[in-house]
Amino acid sequence: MQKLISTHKEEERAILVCTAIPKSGTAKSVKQRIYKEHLDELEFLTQTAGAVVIDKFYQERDKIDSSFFIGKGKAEEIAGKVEEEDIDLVIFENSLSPTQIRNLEKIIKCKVIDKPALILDIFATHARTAEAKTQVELAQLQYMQARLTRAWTHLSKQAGGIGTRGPSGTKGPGETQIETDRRLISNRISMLKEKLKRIEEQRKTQRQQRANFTRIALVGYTNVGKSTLLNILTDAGVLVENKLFATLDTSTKVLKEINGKKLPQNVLISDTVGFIRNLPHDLIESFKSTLAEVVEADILLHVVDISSESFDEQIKVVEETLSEIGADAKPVITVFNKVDMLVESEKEHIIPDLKQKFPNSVFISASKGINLGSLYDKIYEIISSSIEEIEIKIPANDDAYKIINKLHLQTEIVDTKYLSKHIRLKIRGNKNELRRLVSGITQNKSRKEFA
Ligand SMILES: Nc1nc2c(ncn2[C@@H]2O[C@H](COP(=O)(O)OP(=O)(O)OP(=O)(O)O)[C@@H](O)[C@H]2O)c(=O)[nH]1
Ligand SMILES: [Mg+2]
Repeated sequence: MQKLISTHKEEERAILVCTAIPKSGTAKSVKQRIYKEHLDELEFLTQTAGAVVIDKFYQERDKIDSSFFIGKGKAEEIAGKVEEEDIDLVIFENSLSPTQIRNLEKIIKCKVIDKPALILDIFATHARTAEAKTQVELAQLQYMQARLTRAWTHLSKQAGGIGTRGPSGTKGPGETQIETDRRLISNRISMLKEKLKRIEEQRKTQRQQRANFTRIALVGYTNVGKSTLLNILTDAGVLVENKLFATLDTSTKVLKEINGKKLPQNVLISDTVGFIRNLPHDLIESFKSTLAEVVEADILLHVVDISSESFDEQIKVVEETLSEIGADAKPVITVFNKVDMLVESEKEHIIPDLKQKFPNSVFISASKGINLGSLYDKIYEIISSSIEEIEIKIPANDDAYKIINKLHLQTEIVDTKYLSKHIRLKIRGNKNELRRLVSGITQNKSRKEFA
């Protein structure tokens, strides 16, 4: 029977493919669970990008095929499905080389993209601020630069769509690909890097002005409830959506009190971009200025979706990403969110083990307001323990005024005593900030001059 094919498709129709080389001895049930989780996550990403998933394939292999990634037979099977179901794009869970994409597209006869390209596409459509747009465009161009040999011209269905879109207001690498060359791309990359450098300078200045705050960053896998939590803790009004990568920009808010209790120091709390398995390295690189908020935080709230079957793997991904950006040695409160999704037996089974493994953890539901008191107490406790009061003595000379001004900006001066040759100051602030500040002031002086 002939199928009726709509000439105007609102959504692209996609097939998903996942391949793995399982470790020998892995039980079949475990392997199936992992494939399912990976394909489900890829489906969520695909839906977030605006396509509809028509079918999913997975293949276990002893080794990856250098020409097609999957077996040629499997590629032909997928090609059959593409023809039969009028598929627009095939998305691989794995990263593919340009040659593999080209070879696959020759057989499959529709657009083939890999997970990094899909993630970049989602970032492109979600980018709102100039900074996020610049970061995404840079990551897309770097991704493309490594794949410039790719020739989509042999495809009839290649016009636009997922994997080719740029941040709004830009053409997107797919459209400019044919008309462009390596030189143009590398010029554009240099230009974007310069632009990001300027944005980063501005941010640095802003951050210096906020040095007398304790800084908390919300981190975690994407869609775990970070923005929901920020909205509860402050009146941020950040967009909350059941979508991956709803947040791409940092929102920073002041937290003066928690649950009506005044905090010992003003706190800045930031929500930022979520992490995901196989986050393209180019993206991490170009999101450095957004992620600086995490790198420079004093305390991390690591939000975990306890209702996800793969939350333990997600924790690992977040920890690895934190270590990649150099933010892994900070005090952390692990916030297990979405406990409302667990049934009683699951709670009894999972929570005691996790409490042992993560002693500094709380179990809450941000959206249902469950157990938020325990989170407030933990935040209060960790902030209080990170505050310190120290005494320093500075020489009463011409530089003293400059130093006191700097201290005023970056800490709280609790007491000032003018002695004959010195000024003794009692200052209060975040331990790390105080240490950094005092070592900055003492850098050009003999340390003996200070208490
Ligand atoms: N059931 C349940 N859903 C929640 C809870 N907290 C947040 N959500 C939902 O989870 C989804 C994601 O929430 P967000 O706050 O946008 O998550 P995020 O971590 O900021 O996500 P990204 O910015 O996309 O990385 C939304 O649909 C929320 O309503 C919770 O405690 N329980
Ligand atoms: Mg968010």
